[in-house]
Parts: sequence; structure tokens; C-alpha cells
Amino acid sequence: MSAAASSTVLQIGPLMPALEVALREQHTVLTAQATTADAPLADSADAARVVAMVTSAPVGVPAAWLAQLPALKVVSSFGVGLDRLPLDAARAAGLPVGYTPDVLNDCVADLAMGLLIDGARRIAAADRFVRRGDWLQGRFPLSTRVSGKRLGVVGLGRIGQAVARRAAGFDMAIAYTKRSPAEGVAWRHEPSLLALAEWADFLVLTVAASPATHHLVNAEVLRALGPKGLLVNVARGSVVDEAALIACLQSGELGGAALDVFEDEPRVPAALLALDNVVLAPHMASGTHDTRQAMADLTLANLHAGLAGEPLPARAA
Ligand code: 8YV
Repeated sequence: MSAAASSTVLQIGPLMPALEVALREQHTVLTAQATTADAPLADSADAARVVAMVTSAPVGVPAAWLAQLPALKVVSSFGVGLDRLPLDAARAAGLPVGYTPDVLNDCVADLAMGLLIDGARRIAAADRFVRRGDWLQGRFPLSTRVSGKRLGVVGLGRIGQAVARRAAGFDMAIAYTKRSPAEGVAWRHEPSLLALAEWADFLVLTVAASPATHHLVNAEVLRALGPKGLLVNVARGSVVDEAALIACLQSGELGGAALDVFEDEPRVPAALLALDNVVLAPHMASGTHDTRQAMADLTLANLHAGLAGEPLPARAA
């Protein structure tokens, strides 16, 4: 049995079942919920034994916990989002933090395109139409063409680039916002989000959540996207002012939205549930067997590298 095999790991929130099993096969696992900034464990003897924390991107780690686990060697997070991880505190403590970038790019981009096509062609609405028996009464209303349209990508990181590559296959004109132009891409850099929204037919959000991007997509941006425009969000709910989104959808100032993420998940506002020009998904963009297994493998690889004092395969801090 290696040193890692006998170590005590603190699991925060639920994880993918196969990852929970793998953790328990190799470690002593204690559990905690990240709903409070209080001490992670009631028993200080337990806290003294914890050498690693394993969490997921939507759950994260309260910053105050780092100082309360004196033997901590590594934090390993299942997911690419960093907004709930205490990166500054970890850096200050010299503590490595692992995450799972790249392995999910394709599946997140695939779902973004699926949501875009559904939002424009109204596949889920058509499914409801057929199931209700409405087809017996008449034809389904016409929808919006996808191919050849204008795509605006907000945040052209790894996932944004995967979305743009897919959209190129639909002959779309592609432009993006990003602090500075992305290297090695031919797509048009548009420094102004408002100008991008005015130009685009479809606006896809792939930007990371941070204080700087909180409510980046506000009423002004949504009105610029306009009554024929479609908003697709596979980033984080916090990037969009959800109250403004609902108001613009209800008034017709925005054509439609296709959303995988929300401000207060898993609670989706009743006003969104009531709108037929909205496609709703339960934060599932990375949720395929293939990708989640790759994420679990990388979460374990980061954990074990950190416990062994070796460089993490994917280190965020
Ligand atoms: C979650 C995500 O990790 O990677 C991210 O940042 O939000 C997702 O992939 C996944 O839903 C598991 O909770």
C-alpha cells in the first residue's frame, strides 16, 4: 500500500458515482458540504488528517477552509470552471489546485451547437407540439435558419474556439470578444460586446465567470441582440443578468434563449419555465459518459500527483 493509499481525503459535495467509488477504494474519505464558510469538519482530529480535498467546479471550496486543514497537500476539482475555487489563497499557501480543462471542450461545444440549433429551429418546442397532438390541428410555425448566419462568441477560450470551429461547418460568419485578439485564429476580433451583439444573429457565451464578467450580458446587450436574436449560455448563470433576460424575452426585445446554466442552480425561475421561446438544459454540457470519465481520470491524476509532491497534470494554481 502506497503512502497515498492510506491518506484521508475530504470530498466536498456529491461527485460522479464512479469517481466516489475510486476515491473510496484508495483512500479514507470524509465528506463535507460547501454551503457554509464554517469549519469543514466538526472533529479537529479528522481535520488534522485531511491531506487532500476533492470537489467539483459548481461546488468549489470555501477559501476559509484552507487554513483549517493543516496537513493539506492538494485540492483537486472536477470541472474546468475556477470561479468557486480559492486560487489566490492557495497560491499564497503554495498549495496546488488541479482542474479538468480540455477533456470537456468537444462535448461542451457540441451541446452549445445543439442548444443553438434547438433555439433557432425549435426542436424541443416541436416535440411538445407533436406530443400535445397539435399537429392534427395544423402545421408547426416556421422557424429560423441556422446555416450561413452570424455567430458571436463571447470569450474565445478553448471551448469558444471549439464552438467557432463547429459553426464554420455551418458556413457562419464568426466574430468574438476577448480582452485581446486570440492568436492563430482567423475569426474577427470585436472588442465591443455591444457591437458584437448588434451584429450577431446568435450570441454564444463561453466566457469564464469572474467578478469582471458578472452580469456582463445585461439588458443593453440583450436589446442589441434584438427581437430576432438568440442567446446561448454554456458558461455560467452569473454572466447573464437573468432578471433582464426574462424581461427582454417577455417583451419580445430578445428573440429567444437556450440555456444550460442559471444564476441559482438547480432552481430555474418560473418565468423562464413559462416561456416557449426558451430551451432549458440542466447544466449538462460536459455530461457524457466519455467526457465525465475523462474528467474523473484527470481529477484522480491531479490528486495523486499532488499527494506524491509531483507536478499536477492540469494545475490551475
Ligand atoms: C461541471 C462545469 O464540472 O466544468 C465545469 O466547470 O461546470 C461542469 O463540467 C459538471 O457539471 C460536474 O458538476
